[in-house]
Amino acid sequence: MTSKRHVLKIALGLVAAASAAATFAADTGPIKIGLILPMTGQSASTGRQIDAAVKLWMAQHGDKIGGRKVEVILKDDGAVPDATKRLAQELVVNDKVTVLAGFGITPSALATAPIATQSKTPMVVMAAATSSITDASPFIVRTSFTLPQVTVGIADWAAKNKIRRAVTLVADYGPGFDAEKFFDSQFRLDGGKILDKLRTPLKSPDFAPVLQKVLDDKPDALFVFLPSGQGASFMKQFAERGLDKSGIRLIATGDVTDDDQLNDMGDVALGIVTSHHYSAAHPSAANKKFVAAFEAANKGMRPNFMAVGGYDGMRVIYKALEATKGAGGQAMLDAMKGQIFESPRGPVLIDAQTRDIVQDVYIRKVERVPSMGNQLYNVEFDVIKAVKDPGKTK
Ligand code: VNL
Repeated sequence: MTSKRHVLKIALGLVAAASAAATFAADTGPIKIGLILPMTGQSASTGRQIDAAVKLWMAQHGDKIGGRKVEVILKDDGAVPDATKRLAQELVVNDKVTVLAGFGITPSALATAPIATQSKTPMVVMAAATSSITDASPFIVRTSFTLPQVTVGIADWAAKNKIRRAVTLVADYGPGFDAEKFFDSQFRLDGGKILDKLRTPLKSPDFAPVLQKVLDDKPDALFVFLPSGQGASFMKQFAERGLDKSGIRLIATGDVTDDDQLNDMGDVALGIVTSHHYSAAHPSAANKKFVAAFEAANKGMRPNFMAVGGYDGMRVIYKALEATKGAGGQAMLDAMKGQIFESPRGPVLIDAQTRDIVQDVYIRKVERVPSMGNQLYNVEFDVIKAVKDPGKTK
């Protein structure tokens, strides 16, 4: 009897000790960030850029918050939404991550939104840019941009610069629909006429048939949105089909003249006017420092707007975790809302109501810049300050 009671006492003691240890581990173990990116497949450049930026942020700001280690768990979803969702579930349930981040394309972000909501896990969208993404879960915060945000500026610029008749060409999915819709409405409001609306598939697009259509339509300008990574092959076919000599002006969102590929496009890209929230040639001290550090850490790579979305996403995550002493959930989400800071792109705000980013949008032109190694850059020549996502209805 005595010995039995003794055994029971020891057993209970062990349980108590174990649960104390568990509590202890929860407070002092690593803070985990589940980073899901397309490291392979068609959108791999987006994964490569964001991964490099996340590593740069950590090299500059350390891997400790309030004495706890910060651990990034990187998963490759190949930009396949079912994979994104499964990986997010595993990261939340098995790895017990405090925050989810990444999301290269819109379908991946939308597939994961219910997991963020159900598990109350903050989800930082660093790349995907369809306006409605932030409405898909109250736990989503975005540090990239939205297509309506960067499209209205180029539509306005076009109308003010003798472009009367335009054709639109967009990738056939969420961000493309946003770009098409907001170019159409702004350009027509400004007195322009849309002759044709063309779309190409997200996967392995062939631009030849739509470019032939554009030649037949003979607009003053062709407006294009294609996701990051497709710009170079588009420009190649644009030149091969002789559109560069057709007198049809090319205008676009900055996804097409992506800094990741721009310099390899060659002279055919010269003079393209785009609107976007980031250029590697943005002339601020903060950006010069960012670009120099990024290029030093990643030989042969130039940071693009995806890298900046990742870098700023880490900023938002770090500041929130510092404020909550590592607590996730609603407290962390609240600490992300309303953050204001100077990004390499310029001043930004995480709108507390929409959880979307408010930022300056620049009008830029592709030029060879003698002071920057005679390489091709998007040179900013005008700015629209503090642009909220025009796609938000609330
Ligand atoms: C998306 C939007 C993806 C813009 C992109 O590149 C981009 C998206 C991969 O929302 O899917 O440049």
